[in-house]
Amino acid sequence: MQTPSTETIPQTATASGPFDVIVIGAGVAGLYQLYRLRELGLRARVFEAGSDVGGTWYWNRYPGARFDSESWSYGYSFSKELLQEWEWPEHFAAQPDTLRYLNFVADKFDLRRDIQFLSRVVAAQFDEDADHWTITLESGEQASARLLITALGPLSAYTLPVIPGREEFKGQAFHTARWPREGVSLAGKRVGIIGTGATAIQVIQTIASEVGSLTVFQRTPNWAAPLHNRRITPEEQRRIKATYAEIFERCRQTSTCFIHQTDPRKALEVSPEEREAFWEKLYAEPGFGIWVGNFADVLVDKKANALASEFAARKIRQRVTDPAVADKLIPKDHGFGTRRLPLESGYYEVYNRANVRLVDINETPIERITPEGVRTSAEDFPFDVLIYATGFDGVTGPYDRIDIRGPGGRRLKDDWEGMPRTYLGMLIDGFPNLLMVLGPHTARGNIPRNIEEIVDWLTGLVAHMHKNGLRRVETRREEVDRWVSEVEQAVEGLLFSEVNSWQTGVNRNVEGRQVRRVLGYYGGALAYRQRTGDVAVGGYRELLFDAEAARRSARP
Ligand code: NA7
Repeated sequence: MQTPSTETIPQTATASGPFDVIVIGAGVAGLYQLYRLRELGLRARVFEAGSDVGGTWYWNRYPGARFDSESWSYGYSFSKELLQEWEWPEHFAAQPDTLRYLNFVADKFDLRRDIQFLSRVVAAQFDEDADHWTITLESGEQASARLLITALGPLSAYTLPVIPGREEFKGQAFHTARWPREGVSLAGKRVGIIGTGATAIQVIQTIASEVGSLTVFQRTPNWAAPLHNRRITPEEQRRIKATYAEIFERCRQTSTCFIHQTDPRKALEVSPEEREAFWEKLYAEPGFGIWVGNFADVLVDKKANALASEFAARKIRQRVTDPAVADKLIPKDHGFGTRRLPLESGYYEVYNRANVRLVDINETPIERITPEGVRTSAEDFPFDVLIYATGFDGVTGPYDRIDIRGPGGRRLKDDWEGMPRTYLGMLIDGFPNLLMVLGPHTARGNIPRNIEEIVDWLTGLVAHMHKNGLRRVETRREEVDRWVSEVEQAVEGLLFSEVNSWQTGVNRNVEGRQVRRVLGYYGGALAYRQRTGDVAVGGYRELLFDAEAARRSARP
């Protein structure tokens, strides 16, 4: 396995504390959190494993990486100036543009001077007497702060497939989340790719025409629908800039914070002609409309979902010439949209190419990786390059990688063995002064929109503590119980909760992660906003501070 090269770091802070707040991660969340903490006049320090800003967009440099959400609904909304200065080149921006955007933000707000790069946090320990967290970096270096804010990203703990012989492969092998910065020459090469999730789909459709041969090892096909990306015209650019307030307001009004609103009609209540016409329209339109802007019953009613699946299957059959290949590409174990829907640009047509082969590893399982390539039960496949598009230990994985210890040495990883216990997805039961951006149990969808709301809420709490000279914040057990049960109730009836995926906490490559968990709040962004807003407006009465918090922490 090769890892990306590191290059000279343009500028980096060095640890010397104590700080008021330590933030882990300099991705979309960490950058905005730093900006907000600075506004409060606090001493904040961000620790980032990468050599520069960007998080997801720093690490995921694989060919074809790009947004599935509209670029102009993805950027930060907090600065009018930034909105007017930045121009997205495409409706669904490619990774280099997004990384350029995050660098632009870091430069504009001079954020790098408070970020220490190449600094992976491996441990965090709460000091009960001093009411502060001490973090330890991979290098052994330590730093302390009253508050610790995790901005780890829900998809940052990448996972390699558990297949014997992986280390023996003599060619080049890369996980998509560790794609080398200098790129990989694939022209004319024999390439194998394991995985067919959103990432693999982007890679496959991008490299198929360049490589000598491409072999796709598929375990579970995913439903996918067209992205319909294109460049933003100057006229559209003007309109976007003039209507940002409306765009963001529209995102605020949808349950996923995308611009697409669920259609109030039901697939089972309209005529077959009306249903078909609507689906054809959605299939021809850009973005996630066909997923989160579909009929109201498609993601909750099995019959409606089966009809949507039939529609999507028909599209696959129309686009893939060989009926046997088309059949392999049609998911049989889950309905349309019940896993995160990848959006594609010519993905299905790739399988009509002579240099592309689909191997269903349910029929012929991979037995091992050999020095030359991949051996299935039927055949040896020699490769020059092997690509692992095998995904992430989602949401809790990034937390499990850090040895986080609360009062009495209590280990977060043990506490989160099963269902995480959070309050509003932002505080953790039994771990004082630890705040999470986009941890388990927050609303999720169009991620930067969720991030801004969470960061604003957390900043409000930090400001409240600062203003009132409060040193410790804790959750109340009964409030945590209530929240966890609200989170569990919110997924009831949602078809996705019956399907294995990173969104339901399943990763077959990670020990102990074979059982579904509820890792998000799926009651919708509006309900989440209301719920969290009420706590802030009410003066955080649901939380415990200082002496009360210390008494709570002392209890087993
Ligand atoms: P995903 O969606 O988790 O996809 C990972 C893929 O890798 C999926 O097809 C897996 O098959 C496959 N996989 C994982 N391990 C193996 C092994 N051992 N053998 C064969 N195939 C394997 O990750 P992505 O990176 O594509 O997307 C993650 C998110 O990033 C996405 O939802 C967007 O929000 C952006 P499986 O389905 O487990 O059978």
